[in-house]
Parts: sequence; structure tokens; C-alpha cells
Amino acid sequence: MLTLYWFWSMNPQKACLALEELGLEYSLVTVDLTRGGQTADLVRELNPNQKVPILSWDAYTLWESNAIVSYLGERTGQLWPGDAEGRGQAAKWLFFEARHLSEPVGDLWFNGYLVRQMGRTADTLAAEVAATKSARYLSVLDAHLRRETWMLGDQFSLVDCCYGAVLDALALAGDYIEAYPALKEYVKNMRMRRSWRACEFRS
Ligand SMILES: N[C@@H](CCC(=O)N[C@@H](CS)C(=O)NCC(=O)O)C(=O)O
Repeated sequence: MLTLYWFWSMNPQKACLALEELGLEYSLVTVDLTRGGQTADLVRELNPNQKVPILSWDAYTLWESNAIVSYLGERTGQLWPGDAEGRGQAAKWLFFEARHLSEPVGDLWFNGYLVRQMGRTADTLAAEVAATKSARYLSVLDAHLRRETWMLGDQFSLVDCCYGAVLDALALAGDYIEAYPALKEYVKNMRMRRSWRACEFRS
């Protein structure tokens, strides 16, 4: 029995895309972050950090979106590199996202997209700082995706579930990817995938 605790936001979306791409049967439990759902006893019990996504597969529980993506790759052996070198590349890009992109893109998405949905006021200074912080790393990514269709080469992999969610969030937040043609193309390709419809942002 597989359950994903999620909300329609960037990090849970990575896990949802991975489950869809793998064709696994799962139930989706929405934790409504706009109403403090993350403070519910059940969520705290599953994840002391009180954030989503959380994956529960029979008696096994895992949180942290990129750990979930890796675990699904390791457990199924699908859409995941078969050798140590390939897995090293997958780990590199998942760490790169977690270290350099997750926080600034989250801030941009919050201030450029979510506040509009919630009728709140954006923190423009926080958005400016986040835009400056992320620019250097987006250039690295754009250069990589000028050479490769997907993050690990010409074949789609679960690493793309991570980057698809993050770059889509950035595109929704404003015109932050306009200057990066390869990132724009990547988001366009990602949004055309069948898995996308099940996991896209809802408001
Ligand atoms: N590093 C964590 C971050 C998870 C995260 O920030 N999730 C957000 C939704 S995108 C959340 O649950 N926020 C609720 C809160 O911070 O109270 C991951 O990658 O899973």
C-alpha cells in the first residue's frame, strides 16, 4: 500500500510526478498547507519536520522530496541509472537542486505565485534576493540543458521529476526563465508529459 501525503506545491509535486511516471498505484492524501494541515498529529508522527511530501510504502516511511525520488528509483530500478556512474550523476543533480535552487525558487514561487492565489502581499525584497541568488545556478542548468534534452541525457529519468517541478514553479512565479531558452524548452517538454496532468498546480 503506497500513500503520498502532498499539497499542490513544488516539493510534493516531484514525488507525485515520480509515482505517475513509474505507473505505480498510490493514494494521494492532501495536507492543506494553507490551513495548517502540516501541524496535524498524523503528519507530525510521520515527519517530525512537519513538511510534505511524505511517502508511506507499507511499513516504510520517507520524507524529503529528493530522497523519495532516489528511493523510488532504487526500489523499482526504473527511470533510474543502472550503473554507479549514472547514479553518481543523479545524486549530483539532486544535491545541486536541494542546495542551490530549492530555497530561492521556493521564495520566488511563494512571492510570485502563491501570494496571488491567497490574496496576500508579496515580499518584493525577498523575491529580489532570491532572483539574484538563483541566477548563477540557473545559468549552469541552462548550459547543461543546451547540450542534453533531459537531466541525465537523452532519456527521461526520475531526476527530471525533480527539475520539472522546480522549473515549472519558477515559470509560474514570473518571467524568471525567459532569459534561458533551454530551461523554457525543458518546461514546455515537461508540461507535455502524461504524468503532468495528475500533479500540476491547482488553485
Ligand atoms: N526539503 C524538503 C522541503 C519540503 C517543503 O518545504 N515542503 C513544503 C511544501 S513545498 C511544506 O510542507 N511546507 C510547510 C511548512 O513549511 O510549514 C523537501 O524537499 O521535501
